[in-house]
Amino acid sequence: MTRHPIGLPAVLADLDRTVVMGILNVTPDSFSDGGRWASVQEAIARGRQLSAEGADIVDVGGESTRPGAQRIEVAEESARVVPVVEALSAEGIPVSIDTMRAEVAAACLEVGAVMVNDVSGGMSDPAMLPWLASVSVPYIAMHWRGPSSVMDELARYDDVVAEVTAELRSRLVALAEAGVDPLRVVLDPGLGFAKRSEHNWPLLAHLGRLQDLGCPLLVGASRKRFLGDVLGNQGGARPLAERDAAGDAVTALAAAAGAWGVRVHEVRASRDAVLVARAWQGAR
Ligand code: PMM
Repeated sequence: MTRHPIGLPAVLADLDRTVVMGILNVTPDSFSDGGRWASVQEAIARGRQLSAEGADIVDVGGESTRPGAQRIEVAEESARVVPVVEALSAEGIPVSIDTMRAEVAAACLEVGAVMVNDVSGGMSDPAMLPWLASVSVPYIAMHWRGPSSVMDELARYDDVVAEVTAELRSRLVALAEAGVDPLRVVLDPGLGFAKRSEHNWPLLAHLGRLQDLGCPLLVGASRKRFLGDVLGNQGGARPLAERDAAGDAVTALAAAAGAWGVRVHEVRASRDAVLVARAWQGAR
């Protein structure tokens, strides 16, 4: 595993393996688990379960980013996530907040979130970078080309690895110019975001090229369409509920390739895969 970003609580910064981030979408419409944990109480219970099953961090999100999704109001997003972040944080569970909005991130930091996960890498909300410079939490900057409503049209690449690497490098420059220490930043290739199925595999196969940017990497493949496609047959893509073993295979390979973290729906098997990768790499 590569280094941790600075600013993590000790319980995470002391880990000598890939970090397992459990996904908790408090939304009615996320592609993968929308509607399952929509009430605050259900979401808190799910967060506890993710932690008990081995999630190092619970990633709480209140806005769906599925292809074609429309934006929601900031008040609605905050109302979904803040009570969940507060309750889980109060129980000592490390929580990251998955949001593109500085206002939502700030509200969640107030109640205990330890990390910000921004799928737009600071491109969606002009207030995000200046706000980040005023705090000291670690920040996940994902590769993003535009909102979910139009992202499929933006999935055009001549050389996906070179272009994603260059675009992430320019986010790092923007972050540094805004006063955010690059050592706090985790980069993420944004699998499935403005990427067709075939664009995701070269990014996974060339994680080392992304690592050359000097930041820890997060990989979020869990249940995504490209896994359904690789497992599918003439009947079409493998359904969502039957993609977890493929996600676990990605976890093992990404961990062995040195990924800092994986973002997954079912944490137990991912954690096992991470431990296998650590033992395997440790014996080399
Ligand atoms: N994917 C989704 C949402 N948030 N955050 C990061 N950093 N990386 C991702 O790949 C990512 C993300 C969409 O998936 P979901 O609906 O299963 O949460």
